[in-house]
Amino acid sequence: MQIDIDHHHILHRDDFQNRYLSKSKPVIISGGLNWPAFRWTPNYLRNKLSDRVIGINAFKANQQKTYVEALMSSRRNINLHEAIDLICNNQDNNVKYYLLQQSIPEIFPELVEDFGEPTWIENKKTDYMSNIWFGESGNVSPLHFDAVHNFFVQIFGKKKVYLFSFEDTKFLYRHTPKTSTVYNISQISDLHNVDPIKFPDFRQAMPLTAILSPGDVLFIPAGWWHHVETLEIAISLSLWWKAKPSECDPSVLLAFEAVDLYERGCLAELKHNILNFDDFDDSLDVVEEFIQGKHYCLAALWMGDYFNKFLRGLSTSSAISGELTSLKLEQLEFSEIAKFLKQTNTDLEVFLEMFEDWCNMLENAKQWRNQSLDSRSLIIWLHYLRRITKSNGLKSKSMGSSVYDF
Ligand SMILES: O=C(O)CCC(=O)C(=O)O
Repeated sequence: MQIDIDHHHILHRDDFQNRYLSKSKPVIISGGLNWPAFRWTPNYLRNKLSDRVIGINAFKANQQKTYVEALMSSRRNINLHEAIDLICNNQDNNVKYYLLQQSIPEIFPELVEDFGEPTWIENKKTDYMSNIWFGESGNVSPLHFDAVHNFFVQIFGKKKVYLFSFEDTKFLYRHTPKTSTVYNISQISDLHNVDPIKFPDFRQAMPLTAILSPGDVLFIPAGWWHHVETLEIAISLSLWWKAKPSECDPSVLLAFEAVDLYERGCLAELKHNILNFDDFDDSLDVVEEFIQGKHYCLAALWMGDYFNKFLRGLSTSSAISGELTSLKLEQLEFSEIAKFLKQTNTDLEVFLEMFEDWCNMLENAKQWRNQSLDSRSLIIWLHYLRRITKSNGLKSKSMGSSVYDF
């Protein structure tokens, strides 16, 4: 079943904010922007920017490569007028030309003055990242999500979009570090031909769809999966901007950033930007998100950090303040924790119950399904945590030091 995306001709800013932005819900608005950008056509671009050197992608039909591999290997630099000829006059059905995600300020600075800030956002200081997408019919941007909001402005020609909410992630078979270097992309490469054996849960996902025509502005909230098909020669402008934590599932932002920092080996930033992010340090969603992405060591790291904070929080509000602050997680023994909790009058049962959820979550993660955890015994959880961390290589050379060395 497919559901239409909400569509308004006019939408007041308050309505946009209350009904869509704050609820993380997509919407199409087809009136309200009166930008010179709507005069962009292939000919207009050819006349204005003919000799500009750009990177064009030539996607081959039926290639075995993943999207990311195809993206990297099929790009070449040519002049814009040559690119426009390829896009507009291509007779070869086995190749599709696409000038995609080209930064307007960097590649076409002359076009920046043709658009402004969308009127539905109050903050005049919003930093938009603007990109142009220009390609022929048959191009497909496969299912992926971004950790930023997007005003996707259709300028010329038509596109069909399929959107899935972030809650549908569990049905969309996201790539894992083992299958791709890019983890915000689905393993489902053809939405119209999904293998029911390989991807049995996909049928539970609920897409919202729409055909975008010139003048339509589609708001894609951060974390929403999107698959975009070019139906005829088309030009679009995407305006990405940073979502506020209150405007999307916090795990979209945090997990995205954490994985990026982790993969780049930036332990200090990970600790500073992510683990110290107090708004969400109690968010189980983040742990769930890491587990879903098979980032077990990040899940463990997150839980370990929360656990430390929890204990330290208790210690600062108690008579034995400071006693625990120098302790590292790996040095804690259950007897010490129990002693400490007793001193702070913490109900041991309540404390253990809180950790039960986390243990269950890890236990449910496929890789650990056969392991049994005694949720009443915190020390087992600690050992378990340590084992996961070690077996997932958090002590690898890229991280430099132990996960517990904070
Ligand atoms: O238009 C397209 O092909 C894809 C656009 C997209 O993925 C985006 O703006 O984030």
